[in-house]
Amino acid sequence: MAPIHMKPRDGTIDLERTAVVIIDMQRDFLLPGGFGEKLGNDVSKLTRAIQPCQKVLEAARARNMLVIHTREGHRPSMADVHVWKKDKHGTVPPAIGEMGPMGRILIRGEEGHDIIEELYPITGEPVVDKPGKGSFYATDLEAILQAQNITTLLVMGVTTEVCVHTTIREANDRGYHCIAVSDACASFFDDFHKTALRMITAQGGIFGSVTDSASVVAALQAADD
Ligand code: TIU
Repeated sequence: MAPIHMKPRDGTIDLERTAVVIIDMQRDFLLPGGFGEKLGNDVSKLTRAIQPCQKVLEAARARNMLVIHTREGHRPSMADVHVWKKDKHGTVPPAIGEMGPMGRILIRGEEGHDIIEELYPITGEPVVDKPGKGSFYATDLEAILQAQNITTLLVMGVTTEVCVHTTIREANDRGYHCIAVSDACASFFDDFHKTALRMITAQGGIFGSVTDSASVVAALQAADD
């Protein structure tokens, strides 16, 4: 058990029943030439999350905690890309499946679809491939969490208001306590990042809790064995 500083109130997490979930830290979002940039965004905004994610990941691995990585992406045939995602992104040109400097954008098996070197999964860490924003939709994430008796999720990654938030909302409805790690999440939009985090803890913690990477590392290092 580990006491941890969080908003809206401090608490305790059971490390044996807590998983670290790292959302979509893929080259296609964090590096130039990928999906994030194709949507018109400054991808350098996301790099600030890398180091905090690394610190939490290192502390979690040292404690043998369950670490789960997700990747947003699609089949090479694009049979699973729905109409809105394919060509209804308003003024933004469709990008999924196009050839870019890191291969076909957001297509499974391509270089850009994979996770950045700094956070690359190690053997035994499940990688959940998801076609949508939420990590529960059309995936086996819930089966994995149930099989490991997980009740609490430390959630980080990109982007705060899109895939991180959607995942937290899905998880909250399924009864998981989600703790977003604020500095280990990032958005292309500073105001969305801040507001998305505020939304989680509003109304007594309507979607869960928010902490930061230093608090997670301190909690994991101080935890009872
Ligand atoms: N566009 C945007 O902010 N995000 C996504 O499309 N996917 C994720 O957040 N992973």
